Amino acid sequence: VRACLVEPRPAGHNVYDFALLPRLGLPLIGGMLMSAGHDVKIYCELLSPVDLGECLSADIVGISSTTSTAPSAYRLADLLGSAGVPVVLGGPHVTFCPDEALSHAPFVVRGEGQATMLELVSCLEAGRNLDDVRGLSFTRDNGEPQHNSARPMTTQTEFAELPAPDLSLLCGHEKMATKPLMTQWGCPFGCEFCAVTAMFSRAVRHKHTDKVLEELSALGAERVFFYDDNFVVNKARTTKLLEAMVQSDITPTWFAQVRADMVLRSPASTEVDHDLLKLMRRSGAQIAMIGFEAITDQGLANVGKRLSVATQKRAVAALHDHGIAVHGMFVAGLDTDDITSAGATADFARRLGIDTFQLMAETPLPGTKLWERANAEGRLLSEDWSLFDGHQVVMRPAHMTPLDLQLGIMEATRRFYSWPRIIRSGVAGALSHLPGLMETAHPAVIQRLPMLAKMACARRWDEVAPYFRENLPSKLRAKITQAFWLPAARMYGRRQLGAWWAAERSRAHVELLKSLSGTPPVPAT
Ligand code: B12
Ligand code: SF4
Repeated sequence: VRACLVEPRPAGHNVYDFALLPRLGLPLIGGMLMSAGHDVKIYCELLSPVDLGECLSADIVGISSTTSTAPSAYRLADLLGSAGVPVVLGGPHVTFCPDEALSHAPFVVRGEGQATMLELVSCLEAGRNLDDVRGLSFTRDNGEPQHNSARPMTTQTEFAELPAPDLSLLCGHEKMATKPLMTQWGCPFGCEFCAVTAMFSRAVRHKHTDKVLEELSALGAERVFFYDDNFVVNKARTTKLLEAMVQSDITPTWFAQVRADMVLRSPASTEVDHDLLKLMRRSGAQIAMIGFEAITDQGLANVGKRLSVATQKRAVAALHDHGIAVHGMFVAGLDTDDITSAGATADFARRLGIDTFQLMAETPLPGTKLWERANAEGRLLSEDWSLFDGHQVVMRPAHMTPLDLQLGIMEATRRFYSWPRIIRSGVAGALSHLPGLMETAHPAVIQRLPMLAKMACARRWDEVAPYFRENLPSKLRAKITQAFWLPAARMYGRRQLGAWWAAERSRAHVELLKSLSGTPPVPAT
């Protein structure tokens, strides 16, 4: 069978636009289809445009979607379907909206989809009945939808034996400067707004250390993003992995999502686990991405976070003491929030010295407890899934107007990414890396500076990173990155904010919120 797999690009401007990072479902499924003797091409629109010709001539097309990419996924499915190409939809949105998805494609794979997809392809190839394919929803010949029983989640043994996702099948994979690797699926917690447990369950399944090392070494990447929802879910296991990385000298710069309480010896203790933090740093940790969510204990309890503000503060200080930067992820519009909360969140992040900051509107994603509550309370403001990416207010807040919330988020983000803060971090970076930077005064670099300055002045930011990558030796790149990644990231944060305001769809959304709120919009910054 010739299969094309597609991950559509999200609409609008996203705080993560710079990160050319595909989700790993398609490379995993693609690799497994290849091993079963099929021919596979994968398009992640962040990396390369979709070759429609290839899709139209494929025997089957699989499309992966999250909630915010569902409209693009459906558009492509409609187009291919009208040309007679069989389409399968999968991912964390269609899993919870299979009837909606079946109105755009004949097949929907619910939940963890690798085994279901393989079985579906082999049934279609052999012309076998689909009734026994667990995890599959499909449209019967009489036009009725059929939802087969759920497939049991991937067991620990099955997960440990899954092949590494085959990134080489992705068209444009060479553009990925940071490579993804996932060592665990599932999360034992159950935050109200998060789709992970509904999708991957609370049972954490992990890859064994040897396998992770093998995958890391095969990636051969300078920078790795561990996609685990919670990288330090089991300290003994993480410690074993990090020690093995140090011993094998496989220590790329790495980033990962962690909970704030992982800095403590145990969730019940207040003592910082310096051994773990030291090991993280030695093994290459550069940025800990922490879901702080709220800045009050009541807010944290309400979202089901099960940790305190005191722990959050301790986490930032401890990570910084060990030279690990913190990306702070916060939610605005919680039921404990009022009109002052977004600003207070930016101030909290600034006071703590958090390095980079994202403040997302509370977004009810299908499959989550928040989704059920928002529906039950009649608080949904839009049915346009493309707006469900955390950048737009789509759920009516309890103690302010939706417009106040939207503008509050934008103003708080602007305050965090202010020019004085960007400049201060640039000067601090230059001073603290002065000796290393002096070495970079290499004639080859100096010759290229005017071109970089020209690009920066013309705001051709998309060209700066590739130029930097292609024209400077890796040692120099590393030094410059160490010194200036923070001001660059903060400038990027500010730039994305401007891009959001400039976009037609953002303004249309502000108008919608204005009409719902009955207050005039404040001029854009
Ligand atoms: C890495 C990651 C990112 C990266 C890259 C994202 C990208 N390209 O979309 C970054 C950091 C940029 C990111 C950003 C965001 N993310 Co994100 N992210 C993840 C994370 C942690 C891992 C993704 C992954 O590779 N998973 C592992 C692979 C194996 O899973 P998978 O790709 O879903 O595939 C499996 C199944 O879904 C299914 N499947 C999937 N597609 C298909 C297709 C077919 C044909 C078939 C048969 C099966 C199938 O089978 C696969 C194997 O079992 C997930 C959480 C998670 N555990 O998945 C969140 C997650 C995907 N992100 C989420 C969200 C909401 C976001 C953001 C909106 C920001 C935010 N508020 O958190 C932005 C949006 C950015 C964007 N591009 O749209 C949600 C999506 C839920 C939803 N319903 O939409 C998730 C699930 C986390 C959560 N909090 O609930 N994210
Ligand atoms: S937000 Fe993080 S800790 Fe909470 S359920 Fe989701 S993955 Fe787990």
